[in-house]
Amino acid sequence: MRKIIHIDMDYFFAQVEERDNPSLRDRPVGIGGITNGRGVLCTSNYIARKFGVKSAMPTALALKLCPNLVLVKPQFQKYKETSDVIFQIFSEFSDLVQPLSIDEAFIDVTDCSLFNNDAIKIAQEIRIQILKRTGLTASAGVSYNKFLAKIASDIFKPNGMAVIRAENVASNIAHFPISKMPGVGKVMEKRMLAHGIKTFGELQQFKKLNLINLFGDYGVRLFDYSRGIDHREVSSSRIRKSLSVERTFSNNIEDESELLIKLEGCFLEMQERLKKHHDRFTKNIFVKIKNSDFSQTTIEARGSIEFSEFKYLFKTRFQEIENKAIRLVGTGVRFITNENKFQLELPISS
Ligand code: TTP
Ligand code: MG
Repeated sequence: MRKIIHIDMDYFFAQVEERDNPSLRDRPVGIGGITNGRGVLCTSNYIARKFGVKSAMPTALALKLCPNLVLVKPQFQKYKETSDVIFQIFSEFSDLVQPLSIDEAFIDVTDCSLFNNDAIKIAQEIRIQILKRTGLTASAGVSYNKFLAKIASDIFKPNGMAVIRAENVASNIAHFPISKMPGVGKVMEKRMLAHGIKTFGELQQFKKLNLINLFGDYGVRLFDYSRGIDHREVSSSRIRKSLSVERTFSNNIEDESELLIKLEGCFLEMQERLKKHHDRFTKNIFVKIKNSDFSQTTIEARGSIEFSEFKYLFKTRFQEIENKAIRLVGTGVRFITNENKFQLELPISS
């Protein structure tokens, strides 16, 4: 089962402005042009939302709903810089990051070895790092697919986190309104309401064929989503740069031959996963070793994908290590990316 985290910054533009001007903090704030009250709002803080003020609302209407609304002109450069920091943080936890917008992403942490691969702790740490490095709060959802992770991040927003597990998922999500379904906009919502469908639970009552008759191909999606089924992969727009498999042991291991067996286990699984990437060229191979004191070494070299080569890298380093209590080993490969290729193809000298 995959481990997916969805992160969404809380009232992003408005929170950045509050951070930089704390006098805004206990007032209703809307981000948007201030010219004669025209234009629409980008977003608003949660105090303003209590008055019904929200994203994409005409500023004039927002001021009618909330006459004390403080309007702040957006400074996109600032939001972009902050966004770069959060995406940098995501990349420190996984290569598989799918941006959804300036403040939101899916992160597939199935292969992340931090925190013993505990996705909840990883999500917690991501939120801590975001707060530390940007001064802003984010909400997180943790689940085993994208659809559920996204729904989860919304449950305790702002500054909250929720987990949706596989057990009894259909009944646990039955109360959600259909507007939470990806692809259900105003028009689709209306059509569904006309058939008396308001919640996931009500959708679950329909046979797949009935949903196809009513909503065409999208009916299949509705059938699956309403039960928490979603096979879509987290697809990073950036090309995967490496692939690695690691094992963390419940007890530290000192015996070399035992460690080599573990290393071979990693290697075999890596080989299996590499089949999906048969069209990629590899640049380097590497072995990762983590000591009981959490110090970590990566030994990297050019080499082919044969266990003997990984074994050689491991053995040379293992001999040099003083503290032989090892808590993690891993094998990995780095791919040639377009950037590397470009570098390789540059003329050597001119
Ligand atoms: P959202 O994540 O949709 O909203 P948000 O972060 O402001 O609030 P929430 O706590 O509910 O997540 O969008 C992120 C930013 O994108 C938002 O701060 C401003 C910008 N944005 C617009 O400029 N116009 C829009 O219509 C929307 C929806 C967002
Ligand atoms: Mg947001």
